[in-house]
Amino acid sequence: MTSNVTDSIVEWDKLEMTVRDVVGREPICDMHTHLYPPTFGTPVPNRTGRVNASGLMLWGIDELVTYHYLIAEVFRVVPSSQLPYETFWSWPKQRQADHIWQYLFVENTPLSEACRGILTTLTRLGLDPNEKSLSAYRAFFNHQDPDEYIDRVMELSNVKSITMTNAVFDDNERNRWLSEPTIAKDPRFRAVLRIDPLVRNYPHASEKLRRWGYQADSKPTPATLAEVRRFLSDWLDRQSAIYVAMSLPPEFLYPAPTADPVAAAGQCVLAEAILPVCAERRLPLALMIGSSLQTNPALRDAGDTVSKGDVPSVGRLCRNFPNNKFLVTMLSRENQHELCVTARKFGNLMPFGCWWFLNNPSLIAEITEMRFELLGRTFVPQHSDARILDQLIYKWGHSREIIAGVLTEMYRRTARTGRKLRLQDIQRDTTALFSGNFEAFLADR
Ligand code: FIX
Ligand code: ZN
Repeated sequence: MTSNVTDSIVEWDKLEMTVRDVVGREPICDMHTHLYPPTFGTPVPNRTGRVNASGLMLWGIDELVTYHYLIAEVFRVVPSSQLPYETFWSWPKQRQADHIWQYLFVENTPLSEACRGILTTLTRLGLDPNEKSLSAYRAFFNHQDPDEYIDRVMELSNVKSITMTNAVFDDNERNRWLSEPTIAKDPRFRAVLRIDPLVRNYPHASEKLRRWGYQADSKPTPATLAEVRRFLSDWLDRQSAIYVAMSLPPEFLYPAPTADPVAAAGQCVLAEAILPVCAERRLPLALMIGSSLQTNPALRDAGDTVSKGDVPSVGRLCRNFPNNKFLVTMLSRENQHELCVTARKFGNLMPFGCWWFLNNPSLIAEITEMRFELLGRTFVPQHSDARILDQLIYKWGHSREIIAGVLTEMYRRTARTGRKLRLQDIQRDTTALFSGNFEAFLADR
């Protein structure tokens, strides 16, 4: 009986080529981005800067080059003692981009991951990455239609689904949803209810809830918690959100120290409102732990930093809320091993991504190898965290390459034992890693 191709055994000397081919062709479900469809508005460049500057769909060369990662990096080359932060911020977006291009790409070799990413993106778009100015790139992007360009970028990056971050406490985001109920009816995008302030600073968040018509006291009484649950239900329905998400500071502890009333209030809202609503709807809660916000406020979005979080708190949440599903990513490299071991203890914990300051080749390789060794393939290796649409091209191009290399090494280790590897094994594992594990975790009732 002739076996079909997928049943064929992959020979040792063809292993890497086969893995890279399968991984390269695998469509991706990107589970965490800051991307939007054109219905959320898109800034349009003009001579003085941009019109519709509050638009949330960011794309094109000026947004790419002024990505907050690069703003942080350019202030290392031209420090604020030479260029005051406020002067930089006073410039139109295009002037900011020209400044960054000159100092990070022309006068210095673009070596960082964020710089290399832009070059990868330009080259994949068929543009010459050696330009001394941005004018040729601007001419290219000015001829793109945003909606069609989304399809092109998804095709080039082979991303089949983009998961948004919809921060309901952000006025620009919230007001768009309230004014246009069908704003996100774009099949390429799925929504996520992002609610950081509810746990990071509930007393302050409750003032907004009251303004929005929810009888939410600054102290989480039973009546208040019922109103918080109503608020969450209203927005989960409005967004058809596929999960709930929040970033948490490194200091986050569960249980919260009672001596800290703000932390205690946040924990009460987490335990008595957020987790019950998620469990009732079988929605995962994504915890993104370790970001210390605004360590340098003058850098604005670029001003956040990282510190070690408390992994035992994650374990206690998984143990105490067995009917909840937790998607967890931690920002500190030092937290990764503990998180992997904790995931071995709790099936309702799904580690995901190499977040933010970890999204660099050396750390993606280290973390992915550790995860394979401890978890098999039961994790989500990456998300893009893209803020600018075109970034999908490089963030996934670079990550596919690294993950394929680590996966090849894992298969080599298995093959050395004498276990035969079939093409269908590689295909099944690759689909699980790049979409299946996440989709199954969402669907798990
Ligand atoms: O909290 C988050 O979702 C972070 O990913 C962002 O706030 C951060 O600025 C980012 O985009 C990192 O890549
Ligand atoms: Zn993010």
